[in-house]
Amino acid sequence: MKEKTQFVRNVCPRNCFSTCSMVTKVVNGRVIKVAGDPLHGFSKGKLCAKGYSYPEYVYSSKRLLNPLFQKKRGSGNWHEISWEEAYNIISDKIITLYDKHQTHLALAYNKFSGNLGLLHNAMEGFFHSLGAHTKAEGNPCLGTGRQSLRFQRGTEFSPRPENMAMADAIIIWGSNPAVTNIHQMKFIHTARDQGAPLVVIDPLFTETAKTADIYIQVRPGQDLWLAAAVLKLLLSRNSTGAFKIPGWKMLKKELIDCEMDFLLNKCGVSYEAVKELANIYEYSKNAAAWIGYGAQRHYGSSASVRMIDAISLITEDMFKCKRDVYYFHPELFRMPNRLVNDHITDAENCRNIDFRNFSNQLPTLQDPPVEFLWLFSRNPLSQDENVKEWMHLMKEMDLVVVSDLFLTKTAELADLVLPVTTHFEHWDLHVSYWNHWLSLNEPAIKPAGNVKSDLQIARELAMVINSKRPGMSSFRTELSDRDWLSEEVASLPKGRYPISSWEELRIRPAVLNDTSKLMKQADRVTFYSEKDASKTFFTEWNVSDKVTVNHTKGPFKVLSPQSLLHIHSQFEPRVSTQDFLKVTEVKISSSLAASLGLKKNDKVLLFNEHSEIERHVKIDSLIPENVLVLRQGGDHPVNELSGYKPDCSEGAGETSEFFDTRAYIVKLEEAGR
Ligand SMILES: Nc1nc2c(c(=O)[nH]1)N[C@H]1C(S)=C(S)[C@@H](COP(=O)(O)OP(=O)(O)OC[C@H]3O[C@@H](n4cnc5c(=O)[nH]c(N)nc54)[C@H](O)[C@@H]3O)O[C@H]1N2
Ligand SMILES: Nc1nc2c(c(=O)[nH]1)N[C@H]1C(S)=C(S)[C@@H](COP(=O)(O)OP(=O)(O)OC[C@H]3O[C@@H](n4cnc5c(=O)[nH]c(N)nc54)[C@H](O)[C@@H]3O)O[C@H]1N2
Ligand code: SF4
Ligand SMILES: [Mo]
Repeated sequence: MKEKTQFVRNVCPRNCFSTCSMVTKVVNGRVIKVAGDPLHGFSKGKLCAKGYSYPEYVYSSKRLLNPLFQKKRGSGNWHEISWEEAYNIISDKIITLYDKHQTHLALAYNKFSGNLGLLHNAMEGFFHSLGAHTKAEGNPCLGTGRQSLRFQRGTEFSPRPENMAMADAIIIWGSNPAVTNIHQMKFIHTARDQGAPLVVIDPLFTETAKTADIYIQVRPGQDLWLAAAVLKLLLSRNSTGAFKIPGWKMLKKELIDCEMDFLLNKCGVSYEAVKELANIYEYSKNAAAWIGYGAQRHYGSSASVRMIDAISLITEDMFKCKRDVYYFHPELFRMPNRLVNDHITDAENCRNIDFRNFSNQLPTLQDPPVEFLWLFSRNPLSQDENVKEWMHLMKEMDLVVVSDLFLTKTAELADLVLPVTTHFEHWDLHVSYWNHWLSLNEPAIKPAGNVKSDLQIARELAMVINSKRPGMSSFRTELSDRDWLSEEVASLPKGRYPISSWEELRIRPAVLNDTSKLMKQADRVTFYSEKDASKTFFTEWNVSDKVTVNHTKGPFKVLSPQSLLHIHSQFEPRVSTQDFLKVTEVKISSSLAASLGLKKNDKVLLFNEHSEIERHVKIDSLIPENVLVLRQGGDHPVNELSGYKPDCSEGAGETSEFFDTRAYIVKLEEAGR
């Protein structure tokens, strides 16, 4: 038989800065190999290790190929059912609940970041097509910083990340691109090769820090005080600036009134390091300051984000120089996304539940109570705070449906699991939350087994419901995947991308046209407090004081940043390669190990008011004394130790404060095991 070889453009749909376009080699209908797409101007023909391993992912023996049903939730007693049966179970429940309550508010869904493709918002469109319903709202990645930047500088647009290559200094506050955004590193290296110093500010000596000229070890959650110290020092050198930014006078007075020693004590950084950082801000003409998401996963971190940003706003004015501030690119939120928006009928009556507190809140809802929960592109039993409450919530529901590729910790507690396609098996359209590229994802192979895309599920379920109850769903079932691509592209504002149809993206990805207009600061740059204009944000920020800890016996702060070979709970288990830290390990400092009498590989129990989990000790002399570092995911995820803290949510902004988790650590024999 003659071999048939094809090359197809795909896009990595993971929640990752890069959104790499890739070229897939398909031989006789099988994915053989994937490579980076050289025409994607950000990733420039490269992928990461996760990307290159996609053939393994597609053909994994762990992939679900048929809808599964388990009679008793959590029993593990699964049996395969047909799609027809699955759709009947779901549609009958939706209709019964509607008849009981005369509304769809008893239906809830929770979606996040399994696949960020635009056509993957289909299920949200489906729920909207029914009318008012209950759903999760929020963003665990970057909500707090986004909210803070919007308030303070009136815009949230970051420059094209490729521009970082032209900076004459790069200051990274709480991001770890060598792990989370590897393609950005080449732009950083180009700038460094041209003489730009790289400063990394992070409590952990990360892979990015290893490449830096200056590494500053800030106390977790205390960037506010470091940034204030830098500004105070700069002010003492140049006190004449009369800036027009509202609130500046008050902020300036507070900085002057505050003792330098107080600030240094708070952030745990030496005066010499503050001086170096201030010098870089003072002497560079075109500095890039990057506010990472890591810095905003603590209480009071909106204050940190704003003070870090204030250094750029003020030095730009003070030294008449250019300051690019990088945070994120909000294109995902700006797309017309017809799949959602065309179906919105009764948004104002939807019940929107805070993402961070979803599992606590859902069981308290009345009139009607929520009885049906659907989770798609999500694994909250690994990735959310309140894991225990999640377990409870799953038990309380009448019907729990999970759509996923694998039987995750969350799926294990569902009644019904629907198997979905990989990005090699469906159409999609992708923009990034970092770079400015738009790419098309084409199906490369036939769907494995009986899997379906989220869009296909939405469309077919709408048809089944309407066959039983005509008109119940207004989902536009007549449109094919390609029709939706046409709708999405046709609705883009004219000239935003240099394309007139989605078909052009089959040849190459497209980049957003000139963004300088978007970048322009709005008129309302301000340093006032968001809540009370009689205060500057500095006074308001004392909220972060509540959580400064420096105990020697614990509880210790638990940091669980992203890791190189995983995307959150995904790409697990890996046989061929291991990440820097195994999911079964906890990393502690040598001094903490010494004071607790712990040695490498000792089995320890980490515990707090929420739960207890076991780990093996790994010792690292460079991590802060009172910090425990864990990886996300695994059988007993670190989030079993985290919980939403309403009393401290003031000043926290929108993002979950994952890095404010605290736990004790004891050797297992001492815990009596
Ligand atoms: N402790 C701690 N916890 C954290 C964080 C942290 O730093 N520390 N980070 C937080 C952050 S930033 C994030 S973004 C969240 C991530 O939270 P989640 O989005 O819940 O995380 P994932 O583990 O990526 O789970 C996504 C699931 O979607 C599935 N999936 C993939 N593609 C598809 C698809 O096409 N359709 C459907 N239906 N499903 C699909 C995957 O198999 C996976 O099970 O985690 C948060 N949790
Ligand atoms: N390989 C890989 N890449 C990913 C992901 C992944 O899971 N794996 N997830 C993607 C997603 S959804 C997201 S949201 C992004 C996150 O991207 P990043 O913001 O780069 O990642 P984080 O791991 O959340 O945190 C970054 C750094 O902040 C540091 N940090 C913690 N607390 C503080 C603090 O108080 N101050 C300062 N200055 N630093 C602090 C941490 O030690 C960490 O090194 O990454 C994306 N990219
Ligand atoms: S995980 Fe990120 S870097 Fe890796 S292939 Fe996907 S988009 Fe690219
Ligand atoms: Mo995220």
